[in-house]
Amino acid sequence: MSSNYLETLYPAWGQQFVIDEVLFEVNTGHQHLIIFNNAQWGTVMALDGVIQTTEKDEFVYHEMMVHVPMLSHGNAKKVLIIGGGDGGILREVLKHQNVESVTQVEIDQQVIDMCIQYLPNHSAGAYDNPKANIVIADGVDFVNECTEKFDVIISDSTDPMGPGEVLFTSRFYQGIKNCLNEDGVFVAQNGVSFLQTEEVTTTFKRLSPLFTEASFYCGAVPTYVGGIMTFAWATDNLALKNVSLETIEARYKAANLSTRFYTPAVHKGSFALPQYVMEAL
Ligand code: AG3
Repeated sequence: MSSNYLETLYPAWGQQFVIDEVLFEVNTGHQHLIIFNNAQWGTVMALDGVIQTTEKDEFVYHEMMVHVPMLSHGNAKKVLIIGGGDGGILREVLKHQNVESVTQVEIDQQVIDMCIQYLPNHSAGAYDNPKANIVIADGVDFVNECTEKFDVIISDSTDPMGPGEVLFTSRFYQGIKNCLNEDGVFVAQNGVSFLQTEEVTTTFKRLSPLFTEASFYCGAVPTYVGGIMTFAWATDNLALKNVSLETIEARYKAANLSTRFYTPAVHKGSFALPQYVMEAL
């Protein structure tokens, strides 16, 4: 007999998955981790009751979180990932040949280990790449104590509850400012804006005093239900958002990327925000 997995993100509504088989389930000490198979979405991974990634639609999120900042920057050599234990972000970053090193700071070793085992196509070998430097540590402490500088920083966190909560605080953003190169850019998952509107308001309020530009871009990830997700964007380099479509296209071609959601036109269009999001700023 099969059982169901009900996402518990919102108190009065949620999506439900038929579980064909539970592949792994544990309380890691940081959070509840479950990985299961579902006929519609393939292998699914959830943390603390919230769907984090599925085999079938992960490309939407990972491509948008990586190629928008990377191709806006155009020559990122040093990249920092906070979180991202399933390895999807690392995989996409390493597609950029100009990258010399990627540091990934994940708090939960078990998420990395279990995703390598049960979601192997997420990292697709990226954890074995000599350019990847994996640190098991608290992301907030790391960015505040770090003496290195990065060109692109990507925060692939859970939502602001449990271990992810600190990754939405001013102290974290101050640390980001501390280790971001002057012309670099920081991006972060910022929730589904229709249902988590407060996150848009709060993130904007906290990033604005620290960066010349605090803004958002968006994309629709099927299993992050409720409409578009916003990605926070913070930088002191005002030129990045205004890089022309032609330049993005040339960089995309030169990088020889193969993508399934991302296109240079999607990239440019993703900075157009719905009115209700702009009103939340
Ligand atoms: N991290 C972001 C999950 C966000 C889910 N939130 C939501 N539906 N409101 C996913 C990790 C993928 N590498």
